[in-house]
Amino acid sequence: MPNSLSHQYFIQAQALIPGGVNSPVRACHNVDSEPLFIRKGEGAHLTDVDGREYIDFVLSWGPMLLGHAHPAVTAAIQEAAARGTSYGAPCADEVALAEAVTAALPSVEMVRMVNSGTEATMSALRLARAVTGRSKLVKCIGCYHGHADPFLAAAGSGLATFSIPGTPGVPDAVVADTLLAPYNDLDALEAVFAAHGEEIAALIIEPVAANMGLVLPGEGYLEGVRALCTKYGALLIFDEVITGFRAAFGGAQARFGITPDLTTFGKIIGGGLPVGAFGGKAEYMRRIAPQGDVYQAGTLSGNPLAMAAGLATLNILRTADYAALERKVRAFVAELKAILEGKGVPIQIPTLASMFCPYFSAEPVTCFADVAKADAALFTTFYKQMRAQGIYLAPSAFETGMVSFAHSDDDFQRTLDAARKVRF
Ligand code: KE4
Repeated sequence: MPNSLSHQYFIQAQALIPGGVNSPVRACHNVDSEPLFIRKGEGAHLTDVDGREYIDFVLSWGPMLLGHAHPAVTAAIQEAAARGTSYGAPCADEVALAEAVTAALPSVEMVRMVNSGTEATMSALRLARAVTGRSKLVKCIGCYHGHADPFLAAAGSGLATFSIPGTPGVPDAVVADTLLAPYNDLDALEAVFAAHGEEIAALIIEPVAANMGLVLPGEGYLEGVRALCTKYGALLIFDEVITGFRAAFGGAQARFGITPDLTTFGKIIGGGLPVGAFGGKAEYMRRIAPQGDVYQAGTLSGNPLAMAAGLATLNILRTADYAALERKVRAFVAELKAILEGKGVPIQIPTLASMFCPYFSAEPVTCFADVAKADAALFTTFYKQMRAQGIYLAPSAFETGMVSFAHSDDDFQRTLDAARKVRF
């Protein structure tokens, strides 16, 4: 809106911050829109600087599973802040959050706190390379593991599994060790391991792919991935930055019964403050400095405010009714799908736990190639008309819709009413 405060802030921001945002997807380029500047969040709602209120299905890209400004989380942060914001020395809450994470996921015997999901995945990869003495990494096309160089690899020509840099600034040499395979394709993965198995340090995967929209693992897929890593002595890294404490309290690994060697976390474990973590078998984690010889560090790792926010969040989630939330989300998605089908558009809305993603596609979506076939123009139409009615969806067909424990039946109904009014 040209005369809105958001627009004015965006004009100012673009003169000072690349693209006017501090993370690209917030710019809303994929949906031909300008970003809204947010003044506050409360429960399932956001209010922008122009005083407009929205029902939020982005939830800061995942962290706000309890909703915005949960009183217990806010109080914990305020109490911690009154005692100082950073000590550069250990604090008791680092131990408490480590206990909470390791208790929730049996595969995580030890854990190191960092400040983002990117730090978590880059550190986990370094550890896997040290533990195995190997250099190659396997990742799936369409999965996102943060912006550290080794993960910014694009598919090379044809069916080549070798990568080319996914962005300028990443040397060819850095992604030369990154091998790619389509998600949900065990045959392709088998071929990669057959060709390079003895050189592969790790395979990193989002157990539920939530960075190309929401792509669920096919029957037996994760079991096959686990078996291949075991067969060739590669470490299996579950990137649970999104699914950790969202797919279930114990993460996707609990939901699907798969034991990875290392797990990475982010988002929810910080309760909205900057926290990432990586953890796994003690025999591996003991290699991390200063106990071991694999260097990893961070000035603000284990920050007392972030630990307090994460702890307050997990202490509530530990007894939250995830099944009830999933039932609500599935009922909402079923009605949303029926409304959109009634408008004659092709629509798939895969759902898992409190995540969902509308793909304007007639075919089920099982990998990135399927995602790329979905109708982005229809998504943009949907996004714009929903936002105009106060429904704040992820501004990209390649992101996942998120629901919180704060979303009410009225929020779902208002969202469905808005969808009924969309014109394609
Ligand atoms: P951060 O460095 O952004 O904290 O985490 C990187 C990351 C790692 N692994 C997974 C599975 C992730 O989803 C992410 C980050 N997720 C995106 C949104 N899907 C962050 C949003 C953004 O980049 O602004």
